[in-house]
Amino acid sequence: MKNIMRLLLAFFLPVMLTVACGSSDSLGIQEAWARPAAAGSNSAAYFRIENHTKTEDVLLSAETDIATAELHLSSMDENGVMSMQKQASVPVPAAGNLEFKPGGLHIMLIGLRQDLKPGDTVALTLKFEKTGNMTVQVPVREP
Ligand SMILES: [Cu+2]
Repeated sequence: MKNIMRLLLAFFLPVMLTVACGSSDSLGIQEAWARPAAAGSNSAAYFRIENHTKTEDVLLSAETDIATAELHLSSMDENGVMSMQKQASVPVPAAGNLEFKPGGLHIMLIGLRQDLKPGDTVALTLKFEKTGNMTVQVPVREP
């Protein structure tokens, strides 16, 4: 009887572990939000990308129906002047996080085709080299 149990465990344990890990074996987008702004002006979206895989991925671009979306990096020069540069792509480290936050990386939403008011939601599609497309529902809120 003991041997049969051991045999069953040996067979099922790897299966159970695979199922348990399956849901986290991917990218996760956490704490997404976008700045309120009026139609015709610009906004920005922020979030944290959690890479639960053992390989690096690369964020290639972002897309939304409501504006032109670009990957931007804000930085401050030695005179304390803030500026931002468009990024061709942004690497997401293996088993690590990548933070998009005010003053750093952000998704620039250029030429809004509608008002963004607190409580609105923006559907934002992120295109990754390995993972492919991920669409996130981004709530609009005050910073
Ligand atoms: Cu920007």
